[in-house]
Amino acid sequence: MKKESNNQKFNQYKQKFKRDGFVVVPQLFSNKELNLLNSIYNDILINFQKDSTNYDKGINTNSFVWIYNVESYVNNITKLNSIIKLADLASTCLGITSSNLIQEFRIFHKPATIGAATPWHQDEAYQSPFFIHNSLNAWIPIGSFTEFQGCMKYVIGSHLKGIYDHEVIENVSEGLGLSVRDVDNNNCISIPVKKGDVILHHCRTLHSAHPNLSNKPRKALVVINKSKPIKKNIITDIREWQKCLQKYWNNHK
Ligand SMILES: O=C(O)CCC(=O)C(=O)O
Repeated sequence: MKKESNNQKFNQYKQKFKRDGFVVVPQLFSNKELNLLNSIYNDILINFQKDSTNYDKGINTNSFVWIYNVESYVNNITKLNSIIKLADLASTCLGITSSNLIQEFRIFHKPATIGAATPWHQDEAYQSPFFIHNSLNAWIPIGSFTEFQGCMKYVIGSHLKGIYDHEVIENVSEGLGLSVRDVDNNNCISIPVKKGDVILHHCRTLHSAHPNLSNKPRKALVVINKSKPIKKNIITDIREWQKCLQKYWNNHK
């Protein structure tokens, strides 16, 4: 009975996700589940800030910390109850089975008072245009966050408008550094969140995040959920900003 009502709820989230390009799932995680994610998050952050040389890749500045492939440093993160639940929901939204779902984890940390804004971008802009991508990011706030505290912003329906032109604004390191100018403010919405909520956004949804001006850090664990990209059988042109990313795609064939 419980499983059936979960399926029904997840299908409702899928409809909203398909319509708007993102969906807010209130209270997906219990306090206990979130506390566990919080302690994993804190451990990794402290270690990374102490000595990032043991880490694959990441960014550690006063205003922003980004940690890549968190799953390599946590035993069995995909076996946590919270992440299993998330995998069910994500695969429903992507229209695939859980066994075909690939998950990667990132930390997006904005320190108190001076946490940087996240520029407008689409996640797929970082990916190879030679493949078809079926992917969504689950944005897991580790706490409650308002605009003042760096919550996310989305352009509703932007996932249906193709890939926008992106500009390289800093060193592109396959997860950061691109930006879209002249975003349509009419369809743009900020999404304040409560502890336990999760937002899912499509890889083509235009999004950004407010700076964190509050006196507490803004903590977000991001789970990339995707199926294996499929090679396109038509020739695709490489756009200007994509030239900077080519090396990365070649390394990850
Ligand atoms: O947390 C942020 O500030 C940005 C997160 C983001 O861009 C993403 O999840 O794709």
